[in-house]
Amino acid sequence: MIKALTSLLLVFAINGLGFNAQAHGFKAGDLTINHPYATPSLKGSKTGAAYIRSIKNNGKQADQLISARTTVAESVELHQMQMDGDVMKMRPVSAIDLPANAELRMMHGTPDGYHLMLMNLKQPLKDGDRFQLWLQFKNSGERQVMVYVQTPKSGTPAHHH
Ligand SMILES: [Cu+2]
Repeated sequence: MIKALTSLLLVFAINGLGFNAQAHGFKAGDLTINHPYATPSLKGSKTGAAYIRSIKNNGKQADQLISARTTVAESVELHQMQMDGDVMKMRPVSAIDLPANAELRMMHGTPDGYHLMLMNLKQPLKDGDRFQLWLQFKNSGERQVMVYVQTPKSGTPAHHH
């Protein structure tokens, strides 16, 4: 019985990975950074948005994402989505909390969700592109990750300032 349960869990795990064949991940100290991605930029737009499927803090100490930079944009801002009546707005935040032993999801289309705003893009972001992003964590230091540009299968693909 236990054996059957184990293989069932394994199947789930494999399916979980199969959810996106292009999934990729990175480690920084106690942090696991799962699948950084960006949506294609809108035509004529100088801003882009990057997301991270999840950042898992496996450690016993809280950490924070405090800044980011990239080669494809002049600067990167940490933003949080917020409902203002019926209108979805976003505001810059100075840090994103990563509590101990917890997983933060940073996916598009999440109410109150966070994203990385790419300010003054040097080039449009096109489906299939990849670019480098450096994430600066308070305790875990800086980690370079690869961002996959992809059109989301669901949710709102883009947003305006
Ligand atoms: Cu934003």
